[in-house]
Amino acid sequence: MSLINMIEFNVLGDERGHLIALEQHKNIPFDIKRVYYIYGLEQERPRGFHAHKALRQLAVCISGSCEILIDDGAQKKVVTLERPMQGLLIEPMQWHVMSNFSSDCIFMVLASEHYDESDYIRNYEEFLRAL
Ligand code: T46
Repeated sequence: MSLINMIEFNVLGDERGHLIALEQHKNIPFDIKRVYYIYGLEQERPRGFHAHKALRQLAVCISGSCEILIDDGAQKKVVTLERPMQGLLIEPMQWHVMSNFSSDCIFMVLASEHYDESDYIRNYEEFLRAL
């Protein structure tokens, strides 16, 4: 699998506005067991700095924009998320850091599992050792 995997959503809608539907195993390639979103973010306060052991996630900036660094231990790339019809897959064992949030950023994440702190690797050296 490549480092950066984006999914482009079909935009439905009419003269009233736009509508995007996200459905497990249709345009989202995993069971959706949890949805969370972060907002009210400060541009200079990056978040993340971890990898997940098994969790699969899809991140979408449904408002505003931010940058996300994806690092698999061999390669790193920074992607800008700024379109609500575009999602970034964050796969297991990808170290990720979100930064440069616009003031109107709402960063929504669909997750394949319920919240489990034991699935997080929050130390970069430990992440490299676990690869
Ligand atoms: C991720 C990136 C993209 C919960 O209690 N339940 C939850 O479902 C989540 C996601 C978090 N929390 C708690 C854990 C911490 O005490 O909320 C607090 C903040 O979480 P964290 O510092 O991990 O937030 P971020 O923005 O650094 O990371 C989050 C997700 O936690 C993480 O899984 O991949 O967004």
